[in-house]
Amino acid sequence: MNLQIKSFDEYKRVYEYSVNEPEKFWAEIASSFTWKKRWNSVLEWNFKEPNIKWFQGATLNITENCLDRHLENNADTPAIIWEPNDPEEHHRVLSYRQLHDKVCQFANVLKNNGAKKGDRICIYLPMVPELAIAVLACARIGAVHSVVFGGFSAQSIADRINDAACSLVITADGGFRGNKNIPLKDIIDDALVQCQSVDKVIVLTRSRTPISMIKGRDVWWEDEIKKVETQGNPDCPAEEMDAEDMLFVLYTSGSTGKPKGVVHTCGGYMVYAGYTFANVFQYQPGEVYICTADIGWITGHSYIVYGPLSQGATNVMFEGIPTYPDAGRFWDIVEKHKVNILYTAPTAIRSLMSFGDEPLKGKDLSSIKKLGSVGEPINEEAWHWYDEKIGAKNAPIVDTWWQTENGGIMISPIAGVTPTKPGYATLPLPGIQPVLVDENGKEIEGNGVSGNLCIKFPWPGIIRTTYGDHERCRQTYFSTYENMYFTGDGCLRDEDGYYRITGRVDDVLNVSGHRIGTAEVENAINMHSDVVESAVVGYPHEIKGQGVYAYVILGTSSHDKELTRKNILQTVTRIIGAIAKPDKIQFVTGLPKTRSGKIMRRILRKIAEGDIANLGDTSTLLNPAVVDEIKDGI
Ligand code: 6R9
Repeated sequence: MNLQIKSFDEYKRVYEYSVNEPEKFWAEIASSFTWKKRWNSVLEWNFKEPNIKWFQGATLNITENCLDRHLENNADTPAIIWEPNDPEEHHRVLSYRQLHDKVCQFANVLKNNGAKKGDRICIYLPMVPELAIAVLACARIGAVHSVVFGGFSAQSIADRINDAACSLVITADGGFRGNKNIPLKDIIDDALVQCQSVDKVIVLTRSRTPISMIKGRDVWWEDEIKKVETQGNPDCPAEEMDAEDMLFVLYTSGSTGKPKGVVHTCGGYMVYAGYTFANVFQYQPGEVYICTADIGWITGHSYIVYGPLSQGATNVMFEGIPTYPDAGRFWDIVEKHKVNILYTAPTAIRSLMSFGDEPLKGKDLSSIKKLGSVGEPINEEAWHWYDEKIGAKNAPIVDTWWQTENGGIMISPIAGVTPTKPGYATLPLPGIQPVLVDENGKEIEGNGVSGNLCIKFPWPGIIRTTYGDHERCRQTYFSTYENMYFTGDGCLRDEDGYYRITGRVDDVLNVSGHRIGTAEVENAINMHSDVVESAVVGYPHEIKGQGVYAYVILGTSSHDKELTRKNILQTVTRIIGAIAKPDKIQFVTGLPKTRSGKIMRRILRKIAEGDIANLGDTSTLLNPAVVDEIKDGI
């Protein structure tokens, strides 16, 4: 079966088929990948435990699909075009042959440093080609990678390393983002004070920041490569992996305090990331594609590394940020590398939009053929700006809805095939069966309705477990509604059957496309010695989509409120990372609570949104007076 659907009629046909004959459908899709051994059964599943197994009995190595299989005909095709943070620095191009060789080389470095199949390896690197190389080298030898975004703090890294008992860390001396130089190795050193499982750290040279190298533990990436070179064997045979062997773990926030390690496995994830990349973006050989996410998030895993590379695509990887050195940077990159497909986030679009048309002047964007959006709902104004200014009303926009737990895009237009509608993720991809349910778990049928978004049948990229705690996986995703995967998102289905995601219905915020648990931020704030209690909610933020609003009760020890405010921000930065810093802190003397002592977040959300006229009935609160005080304080 061709991975790409070419007309809306064909979409409808294929969708029907995928729902009626899911096993046949996915077996046909999977056949376009390279397997070492074919499967005995396509799918076995129940959502009760849950126990979900795709392509059982099959063996493969995902890197053979991302690298080796392109060598015969496309060895010289650029796999990664790396665009550095500083436009004055030279960009780098790695062909599929070069990327293959570098991955093999570094896979041998990993082996020399004691890594083997099944080991967990933490990767904390800036957006340089070596990040993709490290990820693929882990997959090559069957080690499980756990990439941690460069914006997370030492404490967050330590928690993640300890949760998966990583034995090795791959990092760099430092990393550039805009005009910042992030001291990655220092942060790792701080984290490792708390980590007993790590015995090796491989350090890449990037920023030339002075760092400490600990004897016996820390080695330089470049030195280790030299050793492999003198050993003389440039190849590294790909480890034969079972389809359901773990490929990676990636931590994400939920409504409880502790981030969970979402586990994806080799076979199903590969099929799903590769298929959705090929189909949604309708990637054609020779096209230049850029996804501006960081590999530290799922979007980077699926749509910078595994999806595009499995399809032999040419991938621009950008180290920096959209506004450095100025707000024209994305457009410079599009012009310089003649980018045909741009996949970015609404927060970036809104931020660039706020600079007006000036940064677009004189920029040649005529290469753009297709546009993508991911990470949060895209508001209509941003959608139209993207469509008109970037796509010249000539490039279909794919608004792709999906989650870390999904492995790949779930509800989205297929570029040039599905008629789009601003603000709508439109229709489910083949194989995806979304349902809307009411509070009682009853399916809401028909169109022109809204409810909680669930998926009632597995797809190959679905989460298999949460690392080290299967019960948590069951509880979070499979226990709210019987026999369904619960997304945590609210959603409406309009008269045409089109889906529009309205945002999270749980205590998870989406700040600039980053998922942040309110409980996590509260825990971090509460660690500050002056704080007695806190409650965190989201509120609409023009650029970030949602901002973090914290209500904080101080103890008697705090005398200088301004200083305390700064200290709280510093505490959150230290415990989680700067991405979780509250945008607003309001000091209060009490929080609205029910008689059973539960914080009434609904009321706090309304106040943060400025919607104080509609607070509803507050008379049943334990402390109704506190609501007036909070209202007066804003
Ligand atoms: C890929 C990714 C997942 C949450 C998800 C939803 C929101 C993502 C969206 C979207 C509306 C879109 N989300 N894409 N909301 N429209 N096109 O972002 O994964 O970091 O796990 O976040 O992001 O709320 O539940 P992740």
